[in-house]
Amino acid sequence: MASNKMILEASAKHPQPGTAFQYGTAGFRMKADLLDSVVFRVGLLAALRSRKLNGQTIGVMITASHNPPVDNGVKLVDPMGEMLEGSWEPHATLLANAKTDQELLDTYNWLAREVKANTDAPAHVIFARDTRASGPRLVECLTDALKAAGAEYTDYKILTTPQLHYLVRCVNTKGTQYEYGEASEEGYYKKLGEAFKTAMTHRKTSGSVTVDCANGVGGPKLRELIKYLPRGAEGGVDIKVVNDDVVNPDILNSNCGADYVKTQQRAPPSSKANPMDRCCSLDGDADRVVYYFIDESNTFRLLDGDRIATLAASFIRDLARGAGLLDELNIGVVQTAYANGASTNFVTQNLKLPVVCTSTGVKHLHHAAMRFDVGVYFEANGHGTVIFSDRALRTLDKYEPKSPAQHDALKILRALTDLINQAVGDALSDMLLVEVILAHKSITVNEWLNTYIDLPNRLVRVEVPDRNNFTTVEGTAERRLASPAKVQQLIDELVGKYKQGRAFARASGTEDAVRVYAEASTRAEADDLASKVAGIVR
Ligand code: NG1
Ligand code: ZN
Repeated sequence: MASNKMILEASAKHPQPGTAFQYGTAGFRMKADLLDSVVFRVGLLAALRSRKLNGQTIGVMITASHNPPVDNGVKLVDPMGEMLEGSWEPHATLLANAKTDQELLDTYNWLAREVKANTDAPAHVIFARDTRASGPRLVECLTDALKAAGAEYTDYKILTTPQLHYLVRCVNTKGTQYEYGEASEEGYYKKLGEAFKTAMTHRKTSGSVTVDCANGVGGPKLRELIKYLPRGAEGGVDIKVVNDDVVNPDILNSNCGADYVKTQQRAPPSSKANPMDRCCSLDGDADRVVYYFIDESNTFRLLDGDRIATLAASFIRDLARGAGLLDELNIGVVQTAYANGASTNFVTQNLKLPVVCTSTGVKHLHHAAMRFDVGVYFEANGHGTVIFSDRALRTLDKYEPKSPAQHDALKILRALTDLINQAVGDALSDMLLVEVILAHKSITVNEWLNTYIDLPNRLVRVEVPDRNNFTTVEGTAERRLASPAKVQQLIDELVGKYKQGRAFARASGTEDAVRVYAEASTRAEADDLASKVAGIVR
Protein backbone atom coordinates (compact mmCIF):
# COMPACT_ATOMS: atom_id res chain seq x y z
CA MET A 1 0.00 0.00 0.00
CA ALA A 2 1.20 3.48 -0.84
CA SER A 3 0.51 4.77 2.64
CA ASN A 4 2.82 2.17 4.23
CA LYS A 5 5.76 3.73 2.44
CA MET A 6 4.58 7.21 3.32
CA ILE A 7 4.21 6.32 6.99
CA LEU A 8 7.72 4.82 7.07
CA GLU A 9 9.22 7.89 5.43
CA ALA A 10 7.35 10.36 7.58
CA SER A 11 8.12 8.43 10.76
CA ALA A 12 11.85 8.54 9.92
CA LYS A 13 11.65 12.31 10.46
CA HIS A 14 10.38 11.77 14.03
CA PRO A 15 12.41 8.99 15.67
CA GLN A 16 11.40 7.54 19.04
CA PRO A 17 13.85 9.00 21.59
CA GLY A 18 14.20 5.77 23.59
CA THR A 19 11.77 6.96 26.24
CA ALA A 20 8.90 4.88 27.66
CA PHE A 21 5.61 6.75 27.21
CA GLN A 22 2.20 6.19 28.75
CA TYR A 23 -1.16 7.66 27.74
CA GLY A 24 -2.70 8.60 31.10
CA THR A 25 -5.56 10.75 32.42
CA ALA A 26 -3.92 13.80 30.82
CA GLY A 27 -2.97 12.07 27.56
CA PHE A 28 0.80 12.19 26.99
CA ARG A 29 2.51 14.97 28.88
CA MET A 30 6.22 15.71 29.44
CA LYS A 31 9.19 17.82 28.30
CA ALA A 32 8.25 19.10 24.86
CA ASP A 33 11.63 18.01 23.42
CA LEU A 34 10.64 14.39 23.86
CA LEU A 35 7.25 14.62 22.22
CA ASP A 36 7.85 14.76 18.44
CA SER A 37 7.49 11.03 17.83
CA VAL A 38 4.62 10.82 20.31
CA VAL A 39 2.58 13.50 18.55
CA PHE A 40 3.34 11.91 15.18
CA ARG A 41 2.03 8.58 16.43
CA VAL A 42 -1.02 10.18 18.04
CA GLY A 43 -1.78 11.52 14.55
CA LEU A 44 -1.76 7.99 13.18
CA LEU A 45 -4.03 6.83 15.98
CA ALA A 46 -6.44 9.73 15.44
CA ALA A 47 -6.82 8.69 11.80
CA LEU A 48 -7.41 5.09 12.86
CA ARG A 49 -9.95 6.13 15.48
CA SER A 50 -11.85 8.20 12.93
CA ARG A 51 -11.87 5.28 10.49
CA LYS A 52 -13.06 2.91 13.16
CA LEU A 53 -15.94 5.33 13.87
CA ASN A 54 -17.08 5.58 10.25
CA GLY A 55 -15.17 8.75 9.46
CA GLN A 56 -16.50 10.80 12.36
CA THR A 57 -14.19 13.66 13.28
CA ILE A 58 -11.62 13.08 16.02
CA GLY A 59 -9.90 15.95 17.87
CA VAL A 60 -6.25 16.29 18.84
CA MET A 61 -5.30 18.91 21.44
CA ILE A 62 -1.68 19.90 21.96
CA THR A 63 -1.32 21.32 25.46
CA ALA A 64 0.27 20.64 28.82
CA SER A 65 -2.39 22.52 30.79
CA HIS A 66 -0.94 23.78 34.10
CA ASN A 67 2.55 22.30 33.58
CA PRO A 68 5.63 24.54 33.16
CA PRO A 69 6.30 26.21 29.78
CA VAL A 70 9.00 23.69 28.76
CA ASP A 71 6.46 20.86 28.86
CA ASN A 72 3.84 20.02 26.34
CA GLY A 73 1.34 17.25 25.80
CA VAL A 74 -1.19 15.74 23.47
CA LYS A 75 -4.57 14.14 23.90
CA LEU A 76 -7.35 12.81 21.73
CA VAL A 77 -10.97 13.92 21.72
CA ASP A 78 -13.76 11.48 20.82
CA PRO A 79 -16.68 12.41 18.51
CA MET A 80 -19.07 13.82 21.11
CA GLY A 81 -16.29 15.94 22.56
CA GLU A 82 -15.44 13.49 25.33
CA MET A 83 -12.02 12.17 26.29
CA LEU A 84 -10.70 9.23 24.26
CA GLU A 85 -12.47 5.99 25.15
CA GLY A 86 -10.48 4.20 27.87
CA SER A 87 -9.99 1.00 25.88
CA TRP A 88 -7.99 2.96 23.27
CA GLU A 89 -5.51 4.44 25.74
CA PRO A 90 -3.31 1.29 25.61
CA HIS A 91 -3.32 1.56 21.79
CA ALA A 92 -1.87 5.06 22.09
CA THR A 93 0.77 3.79 24.52
CA LEU A 94 1.62 0.88 22.21
CA LEU A 95 2.18 3.12 19.18
CA ALA A 96 4.18 5.66 21.19
CA ASN A 97 6.56 2.96 22.39
CA ALA A 98 7.33 1.27 19.05
CA LYS A 99 11.12 1.46 18.87
CA THR A 100 11.71 1.73 15.12
CA ASP A 101 9.82 3.07 12.11
CA GLN A 102 9.21 -0.47 10.89
CA GLU A 103 7.96 -1.58 14.30
CA LEU A 104 5.64 1.44 14.32
CA LEU A 105 4.26 0.56 10.89
CA ASP A 106 3.75 -3.07 11.88
CA THR A 107 2.02 -2.03 15.11
CA TYR A 108 -0.19 0.42 13.20
CA ASN A 109 -1.29 -2.21 10.70
CA TRP A 110 -1.75 -4.83 13.40
CA LEU A 111 -3.86 -2.35 15.40
CA ALA A 112 -5.96 -1.52 12.35
CA ARG A 113 -6.77 -5.22 11.97
CA GLU A 114 -7.32 -5.62 15.70
CA VAL A 115 -9.87 -2.78 15.91
CA LYS A 116 -11.27 -3.59 12.46
CA ALA A 117 -10.48 -0.19 10.95
CA ASN A 118 -10.01 0.02 7.21
CA THR A 119 -6.84 2.09 6.65
CA ASP A 120 -8.14 3.20 3.25
CA ALA A 121 -11.48 4.53 4.51
CA PRO A 122 -12.02 8.29 4.96
CA ALA A 123 -10.63 9.82 8.16
CA HIS A 124 -11.30 13.29 9.60
CA VAL A 125 -9.25 15.00 12.26
CA ILE A 126 -9.32 18.53 13.68
CA PHE A 127 -6.72 19.93 16.04
CA ALA A 128 -5.58 22.94 18.02
CA ARG A 129 -2.84 23.93 20.43
CA ASP A 130 -2.29 26.22 23.39
CA THR A 131 0.20 29.13 23.43
CA ARG A 132 3.37 27.15 24.19
CA ALA A 133 6.46 27.87 22.06
CA SER A 134 6.81 24.17 21.15
CA GLY A 135 3.25 24.06 19.75
CA PRO A 136 3.98 24.89 16.08
CA ARG A 137 6.75 22.27 15.88
CA LEU A 138 4.48 19.59 17.35
CA VAL A 139 1.72 20.57 14.94
CA GLU A 140 4.13 19.75 12.09
CA CYS A 141 4.74 16.30 13.59
CA LEU A 142 0.98 15.83 13.71
CA THR A 143 0.30 16.94 10.15
CA ASP A 144 3.15 14.74 8.88
CA ALA A 145 1.27 11.77 10.33
CA LEU A 146 -2.15 12.85 9.08
CA LYS A 147 -0.83 13.32 5.55
CA ALA A 148 0.96 9.96 5.60
CA ALA A 149 -2.15 8.22 6.91
CA GLY A 150 -4.32 9.93 4.30
CA ALA A 151 -6.57 11.73 6.77
CA GLU A 152 -8.37 14.99 6.01
CA TYR A 153 -7.68 17.60 8.65
CA THR A 154 -8.36 21.16 9.77
CA ASP A 155 -5.94 23.20 11.86
CA TYR A 156 -7.88 25.43 14.29
CA LYS A 157 -4.61 27.07 15.44
CA ILE A 158 -4.65 28.38 19.01
CA LEU A 159 -7.66 27.44 21.15
CA THR A 160 -8.51 26.51 24.72
CA THR A 161 -8.89 22.78 25.27
CA PRO A 162 -12.67 23.05 25.83
CA GLN A 163 -13.07 25.08 22.62
CA LEU A 164 -11.59 22.19 20.66
CA HIS A 165 -13.91 19.74 22.43
CA TYR A 166 -16.81 22.05 21.53
CA LEU A 167 -15.78 22.09 17.86
CA VAL A 168 -15.45 18.30 17.68
CA ARG A 169 -18.98 17.92 19.01
CA CYS A 170 -20.33 20.58 16.64
CA VAL A 171 -18.77 18.96 13.59
CA ASN A 172 -20.08 15.51 14.47
CA THR A 173 -23.62 16.59 15.33
CA LYS A 174 -24.04 18.90 12.35
CA GLY A 175 -27.32 18.26 10.55
CA THR A 176 -28.66 15.95 13.29
CA GLN A 177 -31.39 16.70 15.82
CA TYR A 178 -28.65 17.14 18.43
CA GLU A 179 -26.74 19.82 16.49
CA TYR A 180 -24.52 21.31 19.16
CA GLY A 181 -23.63 24.65 17.62
CA GLU A 182 -21.83 26.42 14.83
CA ALA A 183 -18.48 24.70 14.22
CA SER A 184 -16.27 27.75 14.49
CA GLU A 185 -14.49 29.68 17.21
CA GLU A 186 -16.94 32.53 16.68
CA GLY A 187 -19.82 30.07 16.97
CA TYR A 188 -18.53 29.17 20.44
CA TYR A 189 -18.52 32.82 21.58
CA LYS A 190 -21.93 33.48 20.06
CA LYS A 191 -23.47 30.46 21.75
CA LEU A 192 -22.07 31.35 25.17
CA GLY A 193 -22.81 35.05 24.74
CA GLU A 194 -26.45 34.53 23.82
CA ALA A 195 -27.04 31.96 26.57
CA PHE A 196 -25.43 34.28 29.12
CA LYS A 197 -27.60 37.18 28.01
CA THR A 198 -30.77 35.10 28.37
CA ALA A 199 -29.72 33.71 31.74
CA MET A 200 -28.97 37.23 32.99
CA THR A 201 -32.27 38.84 31.91
CA HIS A 202 -33.21 41.44 34.56
CA ARG A 203 -30.05 40.61 36.53
CA LYS A 204 -26.69 42.19 37.01
CA THR A 205 -23.64 40.87 38.79
CA SER A 206 -22.50 42.97 41.72
CA GLY A 207 -19.04 44.49 41.50
CA SER A 208 -16.49 43.01 39.15
CA VAL A 209 -14.77 39.68 38.71
CA THR A 210 -11.00 39.62 38.22
CA VAL A 211 -9.93 36.71 36.04
CA ASP A 212 -6.33 35.46 36.27
CA CYS A 213 -5.65 33.70 32.95
CA ALA A 214 -2.37 31.97 33.97
CA ASN A 215 -0.68 33.84 31.07
CA GLY A 216 -2.14 31.15 28.87
CA VAL A 217 -4.57 30.73 26.01
CA GLY A 218 -7.51 31.64 28.24
CA GLY A 219 -6.39 35.31 28.18
CA PRO A 220 -6.88 36.16 24.52
CA LYS A 221 -9.91 33.88 24.31
CA LEU A 222 -11.60 35.53 27.27
CA ARG A 223 -10.96 38.96 25.74
CA GLU A 224 -12.67 37.71 22.60
CA LEU A 225 -15.59 36.20 24.52
CA ILE A 226 -16.16 39.50 26.35
CA LYS A 227 -17.04 41.11 23.01
CA TYR A 228 -20.08 38.81 22.83
CA LEU A 229 -21.30 39.42 26.38
CA PRO A 230 -23.97 41.98 27.24
CA ARG A 231 -22.76 45.35 28.49
CA GLY A 232 -24.15 47.97 30.79
CA ALA A 233 -26.69 47.72 33.57
CA GLU A 234 -28.89 45.13 31.91
CA GLY A 235 -27.36 41.69 32.28
CA GLY A 236 -23.83 42.99 32.28
CA VAL A 237 -20.78 41.54 33.92
CA ASP A 238 -17.66 43.56 34.63
CA ILE A 239 -14.71 41.28 33.87
CA LYS A 240 -11.16 42.42 34.66
CA VAL A 241 -8.64 40.30 32.77
CA VAL A 242 -5.20 39.85 34.39
CA ASN A 243 -2.19 37.60 33.69
CA ASP A 244 -3.02 37.43 30.02
CA ASP A 245 0.49 37.89 28.60
CA VAL A 246 0.99 35.19 25.96
CA VAL A 247 3.85 37.01 24.22
CA ASN A 248 6.45 35.97 26.77
CA PRO A 249 6.17 32.15 26.77
CA ASP A 250 8.24 31.74 29.95
CA ILE A 251 5.62 33.15 32.30
CA LEU A 252 2.86 30.69 31.46
CA ASN A 253 1.49 29.21 34.73
CA SER A 254 4.26 30.96 36.62
CA ASN A 255 3.10 32.20 40.04
CA CYS A 256 -0.46 32.37 38.78
CA GLY A 257 -3.29 30.24 37.45
CA ALA A 258 -5.76 27.77 38.96
CA ASP A 259 -3.20 25.14 39.88
CA TYR A 260 -0.98 27.66 41.68
CA VAL A 261 -3.91 29.09 43.61
CA LYS A 262 -5.29 25.68 44.56
CA THR A 263 -2.01 24.05 45.58
CA GLN A 264 -0.43 27.11 47.23
CA GLN A 265 -3.72 28.18 48.83
CA ARG A 266 -2.98 31.79 48.01
CA ALA A 267 -3.75 34.46 45.42
CA PRO A 268 -1.12 35.08 42.72
CA PRO A 269 1.54 37.39 44.23
CA SER A 270 0.86 39.88 41.41
CA SER A 271 -2.79 40.22 42.46
CA LYS A 272 -3.93 43.74 43.25
CA ALA A 273 -7.33 42.65 44.51
CA ASN A 274 -8.75 44.32 47.58
CA PRO A 275 -10.38 42.43 50.46
CA MET A 276 -13.73 40.89 49.43
CA ASP A 277 -13.03 41.38 45.70
CA ARG A 278 -14.31 38.46 43.63
CA CYS A 279 -11.43 36.72 41.81
CA CYS A 280 -10.96 33.55 39.84
CA SER A 281 -8.07 31.77 38.14
CA LEU A 282 -8.03 29.66 34.99
CA ASP A 283 -5.34 27.08 34.26
CA GLY A 284 -3.00 27.11 31.24
CA ASP A 285 -5.49 25.60 28.77
CA ALA A 286 -8.62 27.05 30.41
CA ASP A 287 -10.36 23.84 31.37
CA ARG A 288 -10.18 24.50 35.12
CA VAL A 289 -11.37 27.42 37.24
CA VAL A 290 -11.33 28.20 40.94
CA TYR A 291 -12.74 31.27 42.69
CA TYR A 292 -11.26 33.03 45.73
CA PHE A 293 -11.12 36.23 47.71
CA ILE A 294 -9.22 37.80 50.57
CA ASP A 295 -11.51 38.25 53.55
CA GLU A 296 -11.67 41.23 55.91
CA SER A 297 -9.00 39.77 58.17
CA ASN A 298 -6.73 39.34 55.12
CA THR A 299 -7.14 35.59 55.02
CA PHE A 300 -7.18 33.85 51.64
CA ARG A 301 -10.47 32.03 50.99
CA LEU A 302 -10.74 29.46 48.22
CA LEU A 303 -13.95 28.48 46.43
CA ASP A 304 -12.83 25.35 44.60
CA GLY A 305 -14.52 22.77 42.40
CA ASP A 306 -16.53 21.38 45.33
CA ARG A 307 -17.94 24.84 45.93
CA ILE A 308 -18.80 25.36 42.26
CA ALA A 309 -20.52 21.96 42.21
CA THR A 310 -22.64 22.68 45.28
CA LEU A 311 -23.51 26.16 44.00
CA ALA A 312 -24.54 24.80 40.59
CA ALA A 313 -26.47 21.86 42.04
CA SER A 314 -28.41 24.08 44.41
CA PHE A 315 -29.24 26.59 41.65
CA ILE A 316 -30.34 23.94 39.15
CA ARG A 317 -32.42 22.16 41.79
CA ASP A 318 -34.18 25.45 42.66
CA LEU A 319 -34.82 26.20 38.99
CA ALA A 320 -36.18 22.68 38.38
CA ARG A 321 -38.47 23.14 41.36
CA GLY A 322 -39.48 26.60 40.18
CA ALA A 323 -40.30 25.25 36.74
CA GLY A 324 -42.38 22.43 38.26
CA LEU A 325 -39.92 19.84 36.97
CA LEU A 326 -38.17 18.65 40.12
CA ASP A 327 -39.94 15.27 40.03
CA GLU A 328 -39.29 14.90 36.30
CA LEU A 329 -35.55 15.45 36.36
CA ASN A 330 -33.16 13.15 38.13
CA ILE A 331 -30.44 15.58 39.32
CA GLY A 332 -27.23 14.24 40.89
CA VAL A 333 -23.72 15.28 41.87
CA VAL A 334 -20.55 13.33 41.09
CA GLN A 335 -17.39 13.83 43.13
CA THR A 336 -14.11 12.08 43.81
CA ALA A 337 -12.82 10.99 47.21
CA TYR A 338 -10.93 14.32 47.41
CA ALA A 339 -14.18 16.27 47.73
CA ASN A 340 -14.54 17.77 51.16
CA GLY A 341 -16.87 15.70 53.33
CA ALA A 342 -18.80 18.85 54.24
CA SER A 343 -19.69 19.39 50.58
CA THR A 344 -20.95 15.82 50.27
CA ASN A 345 -23.08 16.28 53.41
CA PHE A 346 -24.43 19.58 52.11
CA VAL A 347 -25.60 17.97 48.86
CA THR A 348 -27.18 14.92 50.46
CA GLN A 349 -28.62 16.55 53.58
CA ASN A 350 -29.49 20.12 52.55
CA LEU A 351 -30.10 19.76 48.84
CA LYS A 352 -31.39 16.19 49.23
CA LEU A 353 -29.68 15.18 46.00
CA PRO A 354 -27.76 11.95 45.43
CA VAL A 355 -23.94 11.98 45.36
CA VAL A 356 -21.84 9.42 43.49
CA CYS A 357 -18.12 9.06 44.21
CA THR A 358 -15.81 7.90 41.40
CA SER A 359 -12.12 7.35 40.82
CA THR A 360 -9.88 10.34 40.10
CA GLY A 361 -9.87 11.64 36.52
CA VAL A 362 -12.64 13.54 34.80
CA LYS A 363 -13.51 10.74 32.39
CA HIS A 364 -14.75 8.70 35.37
CA LEU A 365 -16.80 11.61 36.67
CA HIS A 366 -18.20 12.36 33.23
CA HIS A 367 -19.39 8.79 32.75
CA ALA A 368 -21.04 8.66 36.15
CA ALA A 369 -22.71 12.03 35.51
CA MET A 370 -24.21 10.67 32.28
CA ARG A 371 -26.40 8.38 34.35
CA PHE A 372 -28.38 11.37 35.67
CA ASP A 373 -30.73 13.63 33.71
CA VAL A 374 -28.71 16.51 35.07
CA GLY A 375 -25.27 15.42 36.28
CA VAL A 376 -23.13 17.99 38.09
CA TYR A 377 -19.51 16.92 38.30
CA PHE A 378 -16.39 18.71 39.47
CA GLU A 379 -13.00 17.69 40.76
CA ALA A 380 -11.90 19.74 43.75
CA ASN A 381 -9.20 21.29 41.54
CA GLY A 382 -11.88 23.07 39.49
CA HIS A 383 -12.27 20.80 36.49
CA GLY A 384 -15.88 19.96 35.80
CA THR A 385 -19.18 20.79 34.19
CA VAL A 386 -22.90 19.99 34.24
CA ILE A 387 -24.32 17.63 31.66
CA PHE A 388 -27.94 17.31 30.57
CA SER A 389 -29.17 13.99 29.17
CA ASP A 390 -31.10 13.82 25.89
CA ARG A 391 -34.15 13.02 27.97
CA ALA A 392 -33.62 16.15 30.07
CA LEU A 393 -33.22 18.28 26.94
CA ARG A 394 -36.43 16.85 25.45
CA THR A 395 -38.28 17.44 28.72
CA LEU A 396 -37.12 21.08 28.86
CA ASP A 397 -37.96 21.53 25.22
CA LYS A 398 -41.49 20.16 25.37
CA TYR A 399 -42.59 21.38 28.78
CA GLU A 400 -45.46 23.88 28.89
CA PRO A 401 -45.04 26.17 31.91
CA LYS A 402 -48.15 26.63 33.99
CA SER A 403 -47.39 30.06 35.43
CA PRO A 404 -45.20 33.08 34.71
CA ALA A 405 -42.85 31.93 37.50
CA GLN A 406 -42.53 28.51 35.89
CA HIS A 407 -41.94 30.17 32.54
CA ASP A 408 -39.08 32.24 33.95
CA ALA A 409 -37.39 29.29 35.66
CA LEU A 410 -37.71 27.20 32.50
CA LYS A 411 -36.18 29.95 30.40
CA ILE A 412 -33.11 30.08 32.65
CA LEU A 413 -32.78 26.28 32.70
CA ARG A 414 -32.87 26.16 28.92
CA ALA A 415 -30.25 28.92 28.74
CA LEU A 416 -28.01 26.92 31.08
CA THR A 417 -28.04 23.96 28.70
CA ASP A 418 -26.37 26.25 26.14
CA LEU A 419 -24.19 28.20 28.54
CA ILE A 420 -22.61 25.10 30.07
CA ASN A 421 -20.14 23.21 27.87
CA GLN A 422 -21.67 19.73 27.57
CA ALA A 423 -18.53 18.13 26.20
CA VAL A 424 -15.99 18.82 28.91
CA GLY A 425 -15.12 21.07 31.86
CA ASP A 426 -14.63 24.59 30.51
CA ALA A 427 -13.23 27.40 32.65
CA LEU A 428 -14.78 30.22 30.58
CA SER A 429 -18.21 28.60 30.52
CA ASP A 430 -18.02 27.61 34.21
CA MET A 431 -16.99 31.13 35.14
CA LEU A 432 -20.03 32.59 33.36
CA LEU A 433 -22.20 29.98 35.08
CA VAL A 434 -20.93 31.05 38.50
CA GLU A 435 -21.50 34.71 37.62
CA VAL A 436 -25.08 33.94 36.59
CA ILE A 437 -25.76 32.05 39.80
CA LEU A 438 -24.25 34.70 42.09
CA ALA A 439 -26.35 37.33 40.29
CA HIS A 440 -29.55 35.29 40.63
CA LYS A 441 -28.96 34.41 44.24
CA SER A 442 -27.77 37.96 44.95
CA ILE A 443 -24.95 36.64 47.07
CA THR A 444 -21.34 37.71 47.58
CA VAL A 445 -18.38 35.35 47.51
CA ASN A 446 -18.40 35.48 51.31
CA GLU A 447 -22.02 34.37 51.46
CA TRP A 448 -21.23 31.65 48.97
CA LEU A 449 -18.39 30.48 51.22
CA ASN A 450 -20.66 30.46 54.26
CA THR A 451 -23.21 28.11 52.66
CA TYR A 452 -21.42 25.38 54.61
CA ILE A 453 -18.16 25.09 56.51
CA ASP A 454 -15.45 22.86 55.04
CA LEU A 455 -13.90 20.20 57.22
CA PRO A 456 -10.21 20.92 57.83
CA ASN A 457 -8.20 18.68 55.50
CA ARG A 458 -4.68 17.91 54.40
CA LEU A 459 -3.29 16.43 51.19
CA VAL A 460 0.22 14.95 51.44
CA ARG A 461 2.44 13.62 48.70
CA VAL A 462 4.46 10.62 49.86
CA GLU A 463 7.42 9.30 47.89
CA VAL A 464 7.60 5.52 48.01
CA PRO A 465 10.01 3.01 46.42
CA ASP A 466 7.30 1.71 44.04
CA ARG A 467 3.89 3.29 43.86
CA ASN A 468 2.58 0.34 41.81
CA ASN A 469 2.54 -1.65 45.06
CA PHE A 470 -0.44 0.47 46.07
CA THR A 471 -3.58 -0.94 44.50
CA THR A 472 -7.13 -0.09 45.45
CA VAL A 473 -10.19 -2.29 45.99
CA GLU A 474 -12.44 -2.39 42.92
CA GLY A 475 -15.70 -0.49 43.41
CA THR A 476 -14.45 1.74 46.25
CA ALA A 477 -13.58 4.73 44.04
CA GLU A 478 -9.97 4.43 45.22
CA ARG A 479 -10.93 4.96 48.84
CA ARG A 480 -9.61 1.59 50.07
CA LEU A 481 -6.28 -0.11 49.47
CA ALA A 482 -6.12 -3.77 48.47
CA SER A 483 -2.33 -3.82 48.79
CA PRO A 484 0.23 -3.62 50.41
CA ALA A 485 -1.23 -6.08 52.93
CA LYS A 486 -2.44 -4.69 56.28
CA VAL A 487 -2.03 -1.02 55.29
CA GLN A 488 -5.78 -0.45 54.92
CA GLN A 489 -6.44 -2.13 58.25
CA LEU A 490 -3.94 0.19 59.96
CA ILE A 491 -5.53 3.24 58.31
CA ASP A 492 -9.00 2.12 59.45
CA GLU A 493 -7.85 1.71 63.04
CA LEU A 494 -6.31 5.16 63.00
CA VAL A 495 -9.26 6.95 61.36
CA GLY A 496 -11.62 5.57 64.03
CA LYS A 497 -9.80 7.62 66.66
CA TYR A 498 -10.61 11.00 65.07
CA LYS A 499 -13.84 12.96 65.27
CA GLN A 500 -15.32 13.16 61.74
CA GLY A 501 -12.11 11.49 60.58
CA ARG A 502 -11.72 10.28 57.02
CA ALA A 503 -8.50 9.33 55.26
CA PHE A 504 -7.32 7.36 52.28
CA ALA A 505 -4.15 6.69 50.32
CA ARG A 506 -3.81 5.94 46.61
CA ALA A 507 -1.09 5.94 43.98
CA SER A 508 -1.12 9.11 41.89
CA GLY A 509 -1.91 8.59 38.24
CA THR A 510 0.18 11.57 37.15
CA GLU A 511 3.17 11.65 39.53
CA ASP A 512 5.53 9.05 40.93
CA ALA A 513 4.09 9.20 44.44
CA VAL A 514 1.29 8.11 46.74
CA ARG A 515 -1.22 10.75 47.80
CA VAL A 516 -2.64 10.75 51.31
CA TYR A 517 -5.79 12.72 52.03
CA ALA A 518 -7.18 13.26 55.51
CA GLU A 519 -9.92 15.33 57.06
CA ALA A 520 -11.19 15.68 60.62
CA SER A 521 -13.15 18.09 62.79
CA THR A 522 -10.16 20.32 63.64
CA ARG A 523 -7.10 21.55 61.77
CA ALA A 524 -4.74 19.89 64.27
CA GLU A 525 -6.52 16.55 63.99
CA ALA A 526 -6.60 16.63 60.19
CA ASP A 527 -2.86 17.38 60.08
CA ASP A 528 -2.14 14.71 62.64
CA LEU A 529 -4.21 12.09 60.83
CA ALA A 530 -2.58 12.91 57.49
CA SER A 531 0.92 12.66 58.89
CA LYS A 532 0.19 9.37 60.67
CA VAL A 533 -1.33 7.82 57.53
CA ALA A 534 1.67 9.07 55.56
CA GLY A 535 3.82 7.33 58.16
CA ILE A 536 2.01 4.03 57.56
CA VAL A 537 2.34 4.38 53.78
CA ARG A 538 6.02 5.30 53.90
P1 NG1 B 1 -3.46 12.17 40.46
O1 NG1 B 1 -2.04 12.56 40.26
O2 NG1 B 1 -3.83 10.83 39.90
O3 NG1 B 1 -3.86 12.34 41.90
C1 NG1 B 1 -4.18 14.58 39.59
C2 NG1 B 1 -5.30 15.27 40.32
C3 NG1 B 1 -6.62 14.96 39.64
C4 NG1 B 1 -6.57 15.26 38.14
C5 NG1 B 1 -5.34 14.64 37.52
C6 NG1 B 1 -5.14 15.10 36.09
C7 NG1 B 1 -5.50 15.63 42.74
C8 NG1 B 1 -5.53 15.02 44.09
N1 NG1 B 1 -5.36 14.79 41.71
O4 NG1 B 1 -4.38 13.20 39.64
O5 NG1 B 1 -7.65 15.65 40.27
O6 NG1 B 1 -6.58 16.64 37.94
O7 NG1 B 1 -4.16 14.98 38.23
O8 NG1 B 1 -6.04 14.47 35.25
O9 NG1 B 1 -5.59 16.85 42.61
ZN1 ZN C 1 -6.10 22.15 32.08
